[in-house]
Amino acid sequence: MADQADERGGRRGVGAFRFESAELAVQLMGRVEITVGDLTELPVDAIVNAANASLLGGGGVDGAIHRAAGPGLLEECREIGGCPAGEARMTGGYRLPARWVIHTVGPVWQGGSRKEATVLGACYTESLRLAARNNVRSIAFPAISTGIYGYPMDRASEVALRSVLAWLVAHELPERVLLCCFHDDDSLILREAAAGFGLQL
Ligand code: AR6
Repeated sequence: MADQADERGGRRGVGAFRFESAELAVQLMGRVEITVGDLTELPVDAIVNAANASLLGGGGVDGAIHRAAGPGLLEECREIGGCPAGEARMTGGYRLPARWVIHTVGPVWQGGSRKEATVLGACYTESLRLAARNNVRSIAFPAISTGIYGYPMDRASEVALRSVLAWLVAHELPERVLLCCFHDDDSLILREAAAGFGLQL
């Protein structure tokens, strides 16, 4: 996207995005990274948990985070008393390399007409808001809702990137955002979505 003109002579952009300069696109590419692997092993300030509304643990990445963090995490989550979909709550990271865990609750996919995209976008934005407020410099997200909650990866990738990029163009913190995929296939879908935003990640 950046400075490239489209066929009609205007700036290219996707949705709300119209990067004003090639420099801005390059800056963003330096702040967003796609990784493949286990989120619980990442040495970042904060990792994001794709939790459920009880915040009392579950399967998928939630289960992996609780196993790696140890029982202290569940104890702290119990005190929070739950979290509605589209919101986020922060706890310590306990035995994780990450200092913090930001728990957010994604939407269950119901075909796309039940405001799933709005709720999913809010998960990213609210997690980033909480991170910035707590001076988090590096944060890693899993592909929220794309496992047990059934959100199609291509659609979820677009929402995730749109929300993350919108945050980063307007805020200095977090400095770095990692989008962590568990499977290679998912990272390819995410890279394709990034290309749709004019970014080579
Ligand atoms: N590291 C990185 N990504 C992972 C890992 C891992 N260790 N494990 C799974 N993923 P899911 P959801 C990916 O099901 O769809 C829980 O029971 C996975 O491949 O973990 O938001 C909660 O308690 C997928 O791409 O979360 C909720 O009840 C992504 O993480 C429910 O699942 C999200 O898959 C939430 O479902």
